[in-house]
Amino acid sequence: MGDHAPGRRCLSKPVPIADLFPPRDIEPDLIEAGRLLFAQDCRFIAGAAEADALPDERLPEIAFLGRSNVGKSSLVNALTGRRTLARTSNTPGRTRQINFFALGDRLMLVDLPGYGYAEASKSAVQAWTRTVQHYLRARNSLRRVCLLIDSRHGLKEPDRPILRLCDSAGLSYQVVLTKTDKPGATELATTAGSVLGELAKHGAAHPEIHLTSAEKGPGIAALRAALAAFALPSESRSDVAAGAVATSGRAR
Ligand SMILES: Nc1nc2c(ncn2[C@@H]2O[C@H](COP(=O)(O)OP(=O)(O)OP(=O)(O)O)[C@@H](O)[C@H]2O)c(=O)[nH]1
Ligand SMILES: [Mg+2]
Repeated sequence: MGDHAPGRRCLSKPVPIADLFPPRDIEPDLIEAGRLLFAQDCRFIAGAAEADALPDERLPEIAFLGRSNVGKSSLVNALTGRRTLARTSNTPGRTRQINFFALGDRLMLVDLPGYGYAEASKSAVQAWTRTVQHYLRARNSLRRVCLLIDSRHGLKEPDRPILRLCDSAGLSYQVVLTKTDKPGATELATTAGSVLGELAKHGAAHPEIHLTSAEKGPGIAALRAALAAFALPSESRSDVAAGAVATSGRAR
């Protein structure tokens, strides 16, 4: 019996993989808006190791949050098409400060230090709590938090207090699965389903997951399109931008 025989077909049926879970199409003009936004010049603005060193709130901000080594800095690089904008490493704990990158005069990308790695010293955990929790709770210009989860592992114990923190801080947040080049299609679909199931218990979480591979590219254009919704319009000048951030407050 060949592979196309009726009895075998359901066993070998491919699991559909998309950039979003649950899968849906994204309109081409949104993809183009994301491409144009992320094709702009991207500049390192500041690195803050302490809460009192955060830069002025000039632009709407998107923060990349997640366990160490999940791929936050790599995702910032992939989104901006720059391999070395944010420093990446195989060793957990590479990013030690909150790094701010301005995308033209329209959007700030914020690469956060990771949490939950075994080798972290007590003082490193305290510094993370002091600085990152303060940032997440107090930043008026923060429009969306991307909570990155490794697509091979799904939600792990260290992620659960972070989900509760996002809820209690009233953040607008969404899950982005990373490293989707690593698991097989079935494993990826299973992880996405179980993450979405757990997110259903968190009313503030965006009910859609992005599936991305910073290394190979899938999902990057779709995430650019989603994040473009938070950017200032392209004709805005930075003085207008300052007013827009000051008056519109943080998204809930
Ligand atoms: N295969 C694969 N590897 C990836 C991908 N994204 C990141 N990595 C690798 O994962 C490791 C960690 O990536 P980083 O971007 O430094 O992770 P991070 O979340 O910023 O880590 P911290 O700064 O320690 O919190 C690096 O070795 C990357 O090359 C991906 O999409 N696919
Ligand atoms: Mg990093």
